[in-house]
Amino acid sequence: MGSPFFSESRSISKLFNFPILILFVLSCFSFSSTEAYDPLDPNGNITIKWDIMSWTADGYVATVTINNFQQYRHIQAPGWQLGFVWAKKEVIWSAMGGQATDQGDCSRFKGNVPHCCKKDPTIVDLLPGTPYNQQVANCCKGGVINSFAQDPANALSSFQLSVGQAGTTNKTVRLPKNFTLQAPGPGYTCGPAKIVKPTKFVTADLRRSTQALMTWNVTCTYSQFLSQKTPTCCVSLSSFYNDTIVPCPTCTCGCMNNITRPGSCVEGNSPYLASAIAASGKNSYTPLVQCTNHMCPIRVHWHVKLNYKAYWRVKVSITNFNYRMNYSQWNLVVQHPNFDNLTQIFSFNYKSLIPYGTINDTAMLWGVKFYNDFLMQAGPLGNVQSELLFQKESSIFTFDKGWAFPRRIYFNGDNCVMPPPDAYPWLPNASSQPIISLLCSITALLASLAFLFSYA
Ligand SMILES: *[C@@H]1O[C@H](CO)[C@@H](O)[C@H](O)[C@H]1NC(C)=O
Ligand SMILES: *[C@@H]1O[C@H](CO)[C@@H](O)[C@H](O)[C@H]1NC(C)=O
Ligand SMILES: *[C@@H]1O[C@H](CO)[C@@H](O)[C@H](O)[C@H]1NC(C)=O
Ligand SMILES: *[C@@H]1O[C@H](CO)[C@@H](O)[C@H](O)[C@H]1NC(C)=O
Ligand SMILES: *[C@@H]1O[C@H](CO)[C@@H](O)[C@H](O)[C@H]1NC(C)=O
Ligand SMILES: *[C@@H]1O[C@H](CO)[C@@H](O)[C@H](O)[C@H]1NC(C)=O
Ligand SMILES: *[C@@H]1O[C@H](CO)[C@@H](O)[C@H](O)[C@H]1NC(C)=O
Ligand SMILES: *[C@@H]1O[C@H](CO)[C@@H](O)[C@H](O)[C@H]1NC(C)=O
Ligand SMILES: CC(=O)N[C@H]1CO[C@H](CO)[C@@H](O)[C@@H]1O
Repeated sequence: MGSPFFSESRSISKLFNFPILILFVLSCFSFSSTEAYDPLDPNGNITIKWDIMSWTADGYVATVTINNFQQYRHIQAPGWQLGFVWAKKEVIWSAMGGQATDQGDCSRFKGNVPHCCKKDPTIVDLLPGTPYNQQVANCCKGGVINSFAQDPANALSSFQLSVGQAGTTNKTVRLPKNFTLQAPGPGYTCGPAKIVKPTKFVTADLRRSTQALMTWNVTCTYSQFLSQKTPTCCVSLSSFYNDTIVPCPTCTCGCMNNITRPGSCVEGNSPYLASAIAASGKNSYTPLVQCTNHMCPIRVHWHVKLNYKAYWRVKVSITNFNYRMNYSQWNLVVQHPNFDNLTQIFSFNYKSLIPYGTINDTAMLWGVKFYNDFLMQAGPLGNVQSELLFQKESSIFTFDKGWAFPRRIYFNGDNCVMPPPDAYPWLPNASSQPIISLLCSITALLASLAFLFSYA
């Protein structure tokens, strides 16, 4: 990744003068510091849409829809929480398919008491199994929303609010302000509500369409930096052609230090493990990790496993080191130039992502439902694995210079820290080449035989 860029910038500096190089480098920095920009999903966002369905005596009824347009970032249990601030003295008379977490002070109301009187309500989804008369379409999933690439039909969540003490025409209604989205922890920043073209609804038989009386949208974008100050995932590497296992960089997600931070991690074989987990509390997003050199909740291991004549094979394993988290519907995004020739993938689902419109080098992988889509908390069951078979493109394929390793990996949308490129497992050097290549060809022969047998 880095080297073509630097050789390019060097030749640019030869052609042009120094200030241009500085500008060029500066512009690169400004790109990388644009926090919410995600190079593998440049248009990803969560859009919250308010459709006013009817005006009432003192306000309106709105259907609020949270659409997840992010390719691979989903919202997992315990789900989203949507907050906003009313512009005036609005109240929520009633809610369907969702509820305000706190009613607030409704003491000024006599008789009919609103669902929520807070100036800054927080709305959450209802749970699965909610009675039908309290449901609306796409509600009641406990706030869980799929990513768009994984399941577009379930990449949304809706609820309905009946708002009182509000404007009753599209001229007098005031848009709520200061939207916040917890999904479930921090990470999202929401812009202001903007009035957009009213949504059109088409009936199931496609014979009639209706439209909202008024619609406004709010767009929220994700930044890993806001979510978690330290990384949450790292990558380790190994290969059949070199015994070295390149571990995750030390202290990637924190450092093991018994003196300044006692209890920052737990030993997997500690007899006090269960009590340590119980004592650490359940309602916290702070991971409680097993003690490792990297201290990351998640490690992705990429092993270059076999070399056939026309194919090569990789084993990918994901290990959960976090005692406080089961990852449901986890996903992995991997960038490697050979994904345009992916031939077979075992026990994971696959979809290609084309972030730049043309280059087919990015894949989204996720678990098979009821088989390995649930990555269990740290412990003997806390891992999932798969193998990938790539067809070789002889003009490009090489085991040299770390080509066989991934360029970038994301777990649940968060970047996984790679080892430094100079630590990658090397190809055996030239002096030992003849023996090794003999061994290699024998291995390759055996492997292709095995391959023939297993695929015939
Ligand atoms: C949000 O994402 C959708 C889908 O990718 C895109 O069409 C829309 O322009 C995005 N909105 C903003 C404000 O970026
Ligand atoms: C508003 O959001 C909806 C999805 O919720 C989207 O289809 C529509 O394009 C958005 N409108 C604008 C102007 O961004
Ligand atoms: C408000 O409603 C009137 C018709 O009643 C319409 O002409 C106008 O475009 C609407 N304005 C907005 C902002 O929707
Ligand atoms: C809403 O946001 C604005 C600007 O970010 C801030 O000045 C204001 O205090 C916020 N209001 C509330 C009630 O949170
Ligand atoms: C921290 O304590 C664990 C045992 O609880 C021990 O294995 C580890 O070596 C200690 N680390 C340091 C840096 O002292
Ligand atoms: C993870 O799931 C298992 C099995 O469903 C459950 O026993 C365990 O308590 C869960 N752990 C957490 C941290 O939610
Ligand atoms: C990318 O390449 C893979 C493997 O050949 C193929 O299955 C997939 O459809 C390709 N994606 C696109 C969008 O062309
Ligand atoms: C294996 O790779 C490491 C770098 O990670 C290198 O130091 C070592 O020399 C390589 N081993 C062989 C046999 O080439
Ligand atoms: C050997 C092989 O199938 N190579 C293909 C790899 O993918 C590229 C791009 O899709 C094709 O051009 C090659 O033919």
